[in-house]
Amino acid sequence: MSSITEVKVPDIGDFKEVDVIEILVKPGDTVAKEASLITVESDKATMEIPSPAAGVVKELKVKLGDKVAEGSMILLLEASVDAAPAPQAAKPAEIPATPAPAPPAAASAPAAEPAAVPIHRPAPVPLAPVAEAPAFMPHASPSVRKFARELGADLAKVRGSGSKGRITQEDVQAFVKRMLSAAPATALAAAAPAGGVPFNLPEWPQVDFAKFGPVELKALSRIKRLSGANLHRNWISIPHVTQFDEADITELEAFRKESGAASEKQGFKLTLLAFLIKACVTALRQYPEFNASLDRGGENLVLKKYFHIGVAVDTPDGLVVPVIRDADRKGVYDLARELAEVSKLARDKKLKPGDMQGGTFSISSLGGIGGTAFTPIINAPEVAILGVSRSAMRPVWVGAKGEACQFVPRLMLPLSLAYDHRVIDGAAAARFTSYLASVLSDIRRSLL
Ligand code: CAO
Repeated sequence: MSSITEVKVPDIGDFKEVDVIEILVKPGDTVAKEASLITVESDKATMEIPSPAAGVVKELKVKLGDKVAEGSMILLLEASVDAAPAPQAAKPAEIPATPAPAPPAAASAPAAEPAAVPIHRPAPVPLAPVAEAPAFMPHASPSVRKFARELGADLAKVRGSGSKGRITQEDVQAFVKRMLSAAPATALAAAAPAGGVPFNLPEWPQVDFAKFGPVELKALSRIKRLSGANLHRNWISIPHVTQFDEADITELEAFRKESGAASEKQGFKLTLLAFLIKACVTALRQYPEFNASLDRGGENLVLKKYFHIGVAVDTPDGLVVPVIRDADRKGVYDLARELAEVSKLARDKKLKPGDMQGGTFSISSLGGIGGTAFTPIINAPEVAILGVSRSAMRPVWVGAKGEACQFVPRLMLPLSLAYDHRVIDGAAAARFTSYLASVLSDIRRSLL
C-alpha cells in the first residue's frame, strides 16, 4: 500500500526566502529517507533538503531558480505507508502562522523558542506558492547559472547578449571582470552612509603580477566570498576600537583539567571556550550595552534580554560563526558538548542558515593555534566581539602594599575586545574586560 506525501521546505531559520539552486531528483526516482532532494541557497549558506521518507518521486513542484520558503511544496512523494514520515515532534521547528517580513538586521528578534510543531505539517502552509516566482527571472541555462553562482555573480545584474537576451558564460565573465576592476571603490561607495561624506579614493591598483614572476589563480571559496563581503561592510562601516587585557586563568585551568574526565567519558572535551562563554554571559549581564544592537536609524540601542553567543569556527572552506543559543541557561558541560557538536557540523558543512543567526555577542578564539593578540571584526549588528589568544605561563608581580612582593608563575590569557565606538566608550570597554578577567580568575563569580 502506498500514500502520496507532500514534501515541503522545513524550518530554514529566519530566512524568508531562499533560492533553489539544484534539483537532485526527477519524477520516477526512488529515494531513500534522508536522501537529498534539492539544494537551496541563502546569502549565507547552502543547504540540502532531505527526504522525510523513502519512496518514489511522483511530481516536482519546484524548478531551478525558484524562490522557496518554509512550507513551500517541493514535490509529491509516493511513500509506502510503513515508510511514511512520522510526525517530527523530536525536531522542533519555528513556524510562524504567517510569514513575517524579515526584521531589520539591527533589531533582529530573538529566535522563537522551539515550538512543538512538526516540520512537515499536513495542513496547507500559508506561504508564497510556487507561482509567485519573482517577476524577473534572468534567462540563462543551468550551467551558466552554476557558473555565475560559483563566481558569486548576481545574474539579475548581468545583461544577456544571446538570443532573446539569454545570458551566456561570456556575459558572466565580462560582468565579473567589470565588478572586480570596480570592486573596492564600488564597495566603499555602497557602504558610504546615505547623506554622509562620500568616499573619494584613488582607483584600485591594476597590476599584471605575472610581469614580476610566476603566479597561479585560485578562486576564493563560497564561504570566503560571502563572508568577505560582510566583513568588508563591517570593517568600513563600524568604528572599531580594540581593548586588550589579560586574565589570570591559573585556577580555572586547574579546575578545567580536574573536571575534564567526566566529559571525556561522554565523548567531548571540556574546553576553555565553554568557560569563556559562561564568563562572557556574566559580563554581558553586568554591562548590557555589550549585548545590544543599534536600531536601523542608529538612534536607539536594542538591549537584548537573551544571550546567544556566536563562536567563530575555522573550517577548510573558511570562517563560519554558529550561534550557541540561550548560553545563560546552560552549564559548562552543556556548552562544551554543544560546541563540539556545532564545530563538527560546521566542518562537515551541515550548519543551517538558522544556526548562524540571532547572535548577540561573538567570541573568536585563536588560543588553540597561537598569537598574543589580534583585532577581530565585529559581527554586525552586534556591537562587540571578544578575541582570545593563547594562554602562557608568565611571571606576575604579586603582593600587596607593605607585604613582601615577588614574581610568581601564573597562566595568563590574552583578551582582545573589539567594540563599536558609536555605542561603547573606551572606559566601558576597559571595565568590561577588567570584569571579565576577574570572572575568569575566579569563575565562582559567574554563579553570583
Ligand atoms: N590558550 C592555550 N591553549 C588553548 C587555548 C588558549 N586560549 N584555547 C584552546 N587551547 C588548546 C586546547 O586546550 C586544546 O589543547 P589540547 O588538544 O591539548 O586539549 C587545543 O588548544 C585545541 O583546542 P581546540 O581548537 O580544539 O578547541 P577550542 O575549544 O579552543 O576551539 C574552535 C574550538 C571551534 C573555536 C576552534 O577549533 C577554531 O575553529 N578556532 C579558530 C577560530 C577562528 O578562526 N577565529 C578567527 C576569526 S577572525 O578571522
